[in-house]
Amino acid sequence: MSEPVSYEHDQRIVVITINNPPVNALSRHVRGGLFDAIQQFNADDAADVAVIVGGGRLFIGGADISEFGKPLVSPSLPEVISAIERCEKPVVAAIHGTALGGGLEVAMGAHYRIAQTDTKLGLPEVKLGLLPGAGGTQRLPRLIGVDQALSMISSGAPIVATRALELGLVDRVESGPDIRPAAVAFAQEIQAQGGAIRRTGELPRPEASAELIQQWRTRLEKSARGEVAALSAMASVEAATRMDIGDGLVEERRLFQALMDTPQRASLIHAFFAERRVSKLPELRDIKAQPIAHIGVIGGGTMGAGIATSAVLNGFVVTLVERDQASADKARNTIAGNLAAGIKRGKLNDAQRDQILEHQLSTVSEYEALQDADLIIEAVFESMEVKKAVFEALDRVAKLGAILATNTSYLNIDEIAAMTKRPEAVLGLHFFSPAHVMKLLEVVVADKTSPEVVSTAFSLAKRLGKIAVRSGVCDGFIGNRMLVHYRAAADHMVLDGASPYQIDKALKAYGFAMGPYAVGDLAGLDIGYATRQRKAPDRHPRDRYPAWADELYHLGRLGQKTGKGYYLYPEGSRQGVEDPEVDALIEQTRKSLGIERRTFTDEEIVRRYITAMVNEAARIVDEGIALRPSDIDVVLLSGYGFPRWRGGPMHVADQLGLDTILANIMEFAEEDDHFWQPAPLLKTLVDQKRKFASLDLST
Ligand code: 3H9
Repeated sequence: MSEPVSYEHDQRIVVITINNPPVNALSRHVRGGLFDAIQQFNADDAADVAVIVGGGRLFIGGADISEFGKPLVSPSLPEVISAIERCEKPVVAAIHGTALGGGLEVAMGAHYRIAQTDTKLGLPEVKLGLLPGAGGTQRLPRLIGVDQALSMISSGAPIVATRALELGLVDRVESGPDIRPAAVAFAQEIQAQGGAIRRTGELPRPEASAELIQQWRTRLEKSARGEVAALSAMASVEAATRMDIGDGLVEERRLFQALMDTPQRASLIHAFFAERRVSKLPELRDIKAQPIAHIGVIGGGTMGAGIATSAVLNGFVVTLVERDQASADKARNTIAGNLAAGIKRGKLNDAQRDQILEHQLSTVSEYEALQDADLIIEAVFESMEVKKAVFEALDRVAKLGAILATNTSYLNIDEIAAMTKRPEAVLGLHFFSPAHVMKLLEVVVADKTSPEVVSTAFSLAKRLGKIAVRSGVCDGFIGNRMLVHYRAAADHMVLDGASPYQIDKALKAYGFAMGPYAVGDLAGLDIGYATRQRKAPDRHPRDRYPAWADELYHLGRLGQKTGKGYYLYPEGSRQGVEDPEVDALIEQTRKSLGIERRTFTDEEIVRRYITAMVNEAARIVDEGIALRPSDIDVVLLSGYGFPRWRGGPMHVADQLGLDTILANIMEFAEEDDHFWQPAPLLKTLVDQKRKFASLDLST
């Protein structure tokens, strides 16, 4: 194994290379190596300038996140960076690929910075519930000013090198394929010009007016919605305007350590690793993905058009098939509309849109046009008969080796696959609406789906910028199966006395993007109604049925699209207004059922909702529908508006204690022991004093 940090001479320039694949994280060996290399350079009479470069595909991905929460092994990163800054001879950071978090902080500790053109530079710590804790909040505003620094630090979003040059974050941008020779040449120039040392920490304190700071505070307080890191990071940047570098670094460290101890930090880091673990499927070890270039989409409704939009935006050639040319043209218009919205949001430009519409997209009415497609995704009406007919037809036209996917949200994919002579090539690709925006993709693996096909689906998701989660076949797969269950818990509370509006408010205050009734209005009450109708044959006499929701449906209150649902949407507004008529209608239902209305605290609402979510999720894991508990968290975080800073329901359950969740269920079961039956896995884990996370590690 190579040394994590190497030291070599290129004439009188020293090149210090960090080699810690895959992302050159600043693990303790790297910190130690870098510290030693700087000391060696200080004492090296044969060297005038040092260049720090990252080995492999990027400069430095940041501090080693897996070390967080464990005892610190010195030297700490701030110590290493101070040593670089204090160095008596010039140090150049040679940045390529990515410089994130502690990586960018190392670069700012150096005296000069040169970056490859497409390099991304950023301080994403707030996304992990932290602030840049190795000088980032003190040095960045000294280099680029308080406003720009706050923009980068509070969003966590990276900027590209050309922008960094404009802002003064880097001194030079280099377009060549290899940063090292360019950096050595730059170092030689610095040497020839006398080797001046430029310490970022010695730059004057950055200035900021009280108004600017107040504007940022107001903005961040509004957007934070319970998250603490961005506001704390702002306080640290503000300290830079009042303190010299030494005191500023001490203050930054204090705020950093305080964040390190928060549950939010633990939750966000859980989410980070959960999102990386989710694509690691034991069954896919050594299985290669098939190449995909041409994607067929059947059906040009909102979903089909959204899938096609996502595919063309990510470089695929797409053929969309509709039942006749008029419908195909309509689908093309929908896609063009999606692209136009993308232009507004800065996702693409006019020329790229024209290229897509002229060369990447065809919208037709004959299945024969799909002969060359590598993957065909069906997104037609949600009916088994219709889907079976589509798959029979696809089996006839699709080339050998093509993958056939259904976007069904609940139908049995084994049955659909059985309509073809190639069930091994059939799987579910469950996109979420709008498909070109939503991150989540459930990859539903049927009985006979081959590992190559699953592997291809995961690689496709990556190319589409989506997070794929493996699901087995069951009604609703992972996400919608859970949704039906926790929505039922909410409906029970409504029957017993809570208003839908109180439930939505309580859950929003907890951090959800939306409450279940606002979500219902967005999706359409017809969707919920159809689900209840579909499940009617399996209804148990003890199921508590939300007849009031059916009544709203029958009144034509279908949600946002009809201007009325659970809420009112006057004049096309997307912001719902509470409607006393809905309260009255629910009260009538209660009366007809002889239910005496009781009150719920917001705390109880959240407790019941989360408990229902976790209980159903435990069954889903137990049945093998989800591979591991952290996959459930990924589904809820990326597709169902669960607050990321809480880490997902399984993480929340682990934090609360599974015995607490079980005790909740037993308490609620005293009123309704039909709905509130503890999942066997939950009981087992409680008996064994284990957490859900213990199952994440074993797969
Ligand atoms: C920080 O710097 C704090 C400081 O301010 C103060 C300190 C005192 N550490 O994402 P990928 C692993 S906070 C440890 O698939 P990509 C990752 O888990 C840090 N491990 O690659 C995965 O492991 P595995 C601020 C890390 O090419 C593997 O590397 N920095 C780290 O798609 C590949 O990851 C960040 O927040 C890490 N820092 O993307 C940056 N980063 O193969 C976080 C990655 O076992 N990282 N791993 O599953 C990223 O955003 C992306 O990984 C990156 C590469 C863009 C770098």
